[in-house]
Amino acid sequence: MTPPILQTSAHVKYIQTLDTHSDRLDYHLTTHLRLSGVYWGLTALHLLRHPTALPRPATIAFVLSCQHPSGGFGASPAHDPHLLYTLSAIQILATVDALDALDADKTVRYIAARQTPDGCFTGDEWGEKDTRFIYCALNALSLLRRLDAVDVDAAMAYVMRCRNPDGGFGMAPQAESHAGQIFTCLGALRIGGALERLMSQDQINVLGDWLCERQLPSGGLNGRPEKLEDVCYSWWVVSSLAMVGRVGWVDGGRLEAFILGCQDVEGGGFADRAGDVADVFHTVFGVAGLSLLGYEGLEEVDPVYCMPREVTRRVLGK
Ligand code: 3PZ
Ligand code: ZN
Repeated sequence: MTPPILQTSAHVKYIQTLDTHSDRLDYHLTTHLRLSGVYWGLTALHLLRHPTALPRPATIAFVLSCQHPSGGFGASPAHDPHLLYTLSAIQILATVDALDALDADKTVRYIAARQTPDGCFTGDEWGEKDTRFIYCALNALSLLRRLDAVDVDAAMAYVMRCRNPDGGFGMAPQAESHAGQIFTCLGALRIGGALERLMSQDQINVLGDWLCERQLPSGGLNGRPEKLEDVCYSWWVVSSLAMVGRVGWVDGGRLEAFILGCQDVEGGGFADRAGDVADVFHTVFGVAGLSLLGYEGLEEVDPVYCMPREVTRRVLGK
């Protein structure tokens, strides 16, 4: 069966109307991740070449309303701050070219305070250490051009302690390899400028093999052995391959068909798998996955940041 083509206008409408359904249950269920939801929707719109589909002043005002006196951001106004939402806030402001609206010093202090003596980071004042939070911190600080505020070498060393003999990375030393963790570890190594120095070509090839083995007969990718395929792993796996220059190692044609098959062609949005209910998370990673595969008519995505390449080029100056 031939998959549908990309339903751009349905996806744009789906994202634009996400916040007009405050009568729907899923609106209230997503209050605890709203700021990330805005980042996912906004990024999808930019990649779909509809960068002005959300009102810029209201977007900036909402982001700023989520900042806590500590300098960190919560998912919604008055929510506790966390590195996840602090990163989303900075990504949104960078994308709409409004980083000057931010009290950067205060935000940098919040992020830097999350680093632990071994180089890792915690998500908030209480939470567990996890390689995901190294990525969040380095991504956010690099967009603010303030990587100097933390011990980058210690962070790189911690990431390398989480490498496994199968080539992958886990959330902590000796933890199982997982595609999401591989994305965050490679992204951290790239942002820290240490990937080539700390990983040999042999190690990269072993990792590339593990990542390609994620492709299943449906064309879709899973996040680790024995798990089901899911659109979001199109992003975690293929962006990881892109960061090490090996996108061509997956069958792009079969993956593209799998992703396109996960669209809600009438209502817009992408689901984790064909026939499931669409959400904004799988929508951005579906669109970003298609962009990595070179699907026609999409903006180029930066595999390290999951932001339009044009934006990271402007903000990072490279
Ligand atoms: C989803 N979160 O913990 S979550 C997320 N997942 O906040 C957002 N693929 O109800 C949406 N699974 C949907 N809209 C799912 C973000 C998760 C990832 C769950 C998921 C995705 C399969 C089971 C963790 C960045 C940030 C957060 C995550 C990953 C990357 C859920 C379950 C969990 C979450 C939210 C809703 C199904 C949307
Ligand atoms: Zn998923």
